Amino acid sequence: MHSGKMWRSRSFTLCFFVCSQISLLALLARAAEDKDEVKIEVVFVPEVCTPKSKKGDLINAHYDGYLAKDGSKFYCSRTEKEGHPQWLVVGVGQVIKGLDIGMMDMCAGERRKVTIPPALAFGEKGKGPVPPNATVVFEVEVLSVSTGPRTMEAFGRMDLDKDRSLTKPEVKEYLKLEYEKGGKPRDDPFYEKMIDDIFRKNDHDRDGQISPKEYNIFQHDEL
Ligand SMILES: [Ca+2]
Ligand SMILES: [Ca+2]
Repeated sequence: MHSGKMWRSRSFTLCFFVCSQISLLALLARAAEDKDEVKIEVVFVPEVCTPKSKKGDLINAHYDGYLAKDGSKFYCSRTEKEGHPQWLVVGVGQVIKGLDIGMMDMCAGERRKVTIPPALAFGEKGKGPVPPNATVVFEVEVLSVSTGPRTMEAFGRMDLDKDRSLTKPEVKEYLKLEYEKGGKPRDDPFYEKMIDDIFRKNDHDRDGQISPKEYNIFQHDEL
């Protein structure tokens, strides 16, 4: 009796191990399939096209969304939020999956048309003006690419008073330096809007500061 129990428990452990490996492979295969379903058409590439966006980079972009079935526009970053381009970290789920894939390897000035199937867009349910099971098309224009990924070293550079927390003035100082380094300094309202956007997306507990945990999204991402 006793040894029978042992055997069952061992075979269960073995199955658990093998089965989880198999489902992992199936998952990977599916991810690869899904990835192929995003259709990327490059509309314009500047002569000098570096740096190119990669996972974890902070990019500034305009993107307009259309329904594939009739070409009607459901989102336009040029008219919404006072036409301010969106500021986002690429490849980590801040936008729909298809856009995360479609905005990879882009440089400042590049324009693309990205066609995204419903599973990588707004799914079976749809969202707002996007109906259920809709294929969507985004016209994307990238305006700037700031190299990531977010490292704690970069956090340390931004955290001027070294209290392990980022305030709006600290982030602003950093952005100003980044833009000046790139030879394209901007005016104050530009930075203010960008900072509001960054805090809206990262200051999850809304205490007006970005903690190391809120900043280092890769800690959550790679779990
Ligand atoms: Ca600080
Ligand atoms: Ca916070």
